[in-house]
Amino acid sequence: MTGQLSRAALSRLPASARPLVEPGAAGTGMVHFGLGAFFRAHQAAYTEAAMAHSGGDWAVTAVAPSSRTVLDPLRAQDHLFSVVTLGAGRTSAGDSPHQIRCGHTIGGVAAGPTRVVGAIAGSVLAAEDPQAVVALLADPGVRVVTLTVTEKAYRPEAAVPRLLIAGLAARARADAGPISLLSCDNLPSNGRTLDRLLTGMVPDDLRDWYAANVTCPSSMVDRIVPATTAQTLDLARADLGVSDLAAVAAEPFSQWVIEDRFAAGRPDWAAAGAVFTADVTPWEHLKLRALNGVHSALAYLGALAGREAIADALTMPGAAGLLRHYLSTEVAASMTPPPGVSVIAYGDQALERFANHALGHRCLQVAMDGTQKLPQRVLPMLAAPDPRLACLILAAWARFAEGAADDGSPLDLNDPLAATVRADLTTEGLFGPGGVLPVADPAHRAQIDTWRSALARHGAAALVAAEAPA
Ligand code: CS2
Repeated sequence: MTGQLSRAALSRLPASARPLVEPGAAGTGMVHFGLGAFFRAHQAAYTEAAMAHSGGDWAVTAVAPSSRTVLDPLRAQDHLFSVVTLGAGRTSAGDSPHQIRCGHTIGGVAAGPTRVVGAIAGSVLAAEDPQAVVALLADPGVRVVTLTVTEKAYRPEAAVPRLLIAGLAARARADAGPISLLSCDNLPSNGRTLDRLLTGMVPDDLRDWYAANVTCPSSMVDRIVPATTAQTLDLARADLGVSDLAAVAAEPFSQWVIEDRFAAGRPDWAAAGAVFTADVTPWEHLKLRALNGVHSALAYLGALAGREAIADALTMPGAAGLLRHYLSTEVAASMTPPPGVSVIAYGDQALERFANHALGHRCLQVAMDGTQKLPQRVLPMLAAPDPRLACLILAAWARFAEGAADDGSPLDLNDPLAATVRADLTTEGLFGPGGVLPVADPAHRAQIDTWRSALARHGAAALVAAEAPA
């Protein structure tokens, strides 16, 4: 019988597993929307390391839009949770937690494989208490809002942008000063996208205040954080000696590139390893195309071939070679990478990260929301001279959308546009004018159609093996 993680339990934890800051000591300066695993393993960890290094009242109040799944355990644990870092060497709860020490990369802090993060000071369930969210945004102490709300929330009818507008209106009325809204979602020019969305929604009497007081910097975020499983909780308990029902698992790698355009200060994330730059765009393009696009390719081809995890998909004969070829031809041709960075080296590193079997990152998790992801991950490659592999990825998505793997077992299409997708699964219906993923060039649509027939005839595994460069 072990106890549960809480402030009172911290003194019983191994020293290397304790938070970097004293939970509750700093005032709240940040609000985060989206209490998912990614936020906990990324922005929360960076913010904690920033406060540990440079101080500042940057404790975070986390807003869960509508789900209690994470909120309830977090509240029961004084908002403490741990990050279990999974390197290639650690494969199951049976490993001795002290045998393989992956270490956290954030903040250069040497720590054990599991460490509690003390950055979150409070939480709100927006669906239950929208007024509390509005009050937070009108609080002069709150100067930064970060968001991980997924691609599909960047629409005027979604709940989060409406709450932001209500909160900003209250902030203007309270004369609470400038604020920055930092999108951490996988969208190109995510800050500009958010700004455009909000600019289109602000009421007339808020327009001048908004223009003078709100900035929306862009950022590129990166860390592979699979959904928490029972195994994650087992590992956390083994390492901490207490149970942690809000634990998350993550790879050792972590990166954050941020446009430095903050209206009223920010945590010293640079001290935690984040990079500030004037233009995030080349980083966003690189990540979306050379990492996320390849991730999606593995998710659809792997799911069709009956592979459970991304790392299993990558072990299909020919898969790594085919994706490396895609990176060095179509992806490399589509962009100018950030200075000093090679698309091929970056892509090779992404493939190495995907090969991390310990993560157990499921193909079906990455396959979610394809209509929202593929436009920025794969469609830009259609401008390459011969985008045959981009067409293969789109074909694999289309076959996935048909709802069955190559062995006939059902595949669930988890996508906000699932009904529209299913209503017309023909290549013209999906990719023609008015389709969910419009592909302008009829020759590309013909290529997609050819790939779909080949996938149906041979199956994904055999097709990948046959198409891989010798
Ligand atoms: C993945 C991303 O689920 C997905 O679509 O491609 O969540 C990916 O793991 C992260 O962007 C890595 O930073």
